[in-house]
Amino acid sequence: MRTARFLALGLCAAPLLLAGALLAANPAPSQAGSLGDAEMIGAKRFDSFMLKAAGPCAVEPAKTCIDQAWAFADRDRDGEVAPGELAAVQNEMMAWADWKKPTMSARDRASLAIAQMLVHSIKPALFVRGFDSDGDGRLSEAELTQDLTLDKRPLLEILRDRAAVDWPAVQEHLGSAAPLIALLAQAAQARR
Ligand SMILES: [Ca+2]
Ligand SMILES: [Ca+2]
Repeated sequence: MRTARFLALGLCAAPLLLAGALLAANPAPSQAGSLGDAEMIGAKRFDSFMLKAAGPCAVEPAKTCIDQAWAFADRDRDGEVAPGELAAVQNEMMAWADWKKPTMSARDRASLAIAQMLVHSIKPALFVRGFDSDGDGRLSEAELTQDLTLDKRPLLEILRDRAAVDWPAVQEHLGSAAPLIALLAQAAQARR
């Protein structure tokens, strides 16, 4: 169970951490490209969240990073993340990636494409149901992290700790997507 929860956290965190790492090296394009108005608003909302969260997520304890992501995702401010709220974040991240890609190097574009695949693989309703211990249909921060030992290390460091992640078990759960998380964590680290 611990592995499954860790895996889920990695699934959410790896694309965000990579996006944060790519942010510094890639200034925001001035053109909206092929994005529509609504997508552009979402992309910019995600961009300002990343600008605010990338620094703390790289150096501060994981809990600080998760708190910020939670505040960003919790659109109705009830303290919990509902499937619709998770879907909104997914859409914004996808729009952001499409917006940023043209200004990126081929290598960064490849990393971002992997992140998009991971984000795309998350099904919000299923994801929430898998962790919803009290059955209220929404996810509390405590429900997501209940079986995790979040120490003082930054999230990226915890994810890269081979002792903290049971990769063979993760592989069993995720199949071909498992190496993608490890790859993204490496790409994010390489950008720092
Ligand atoms: Ca909420
Ligand atoms: Ca719940």
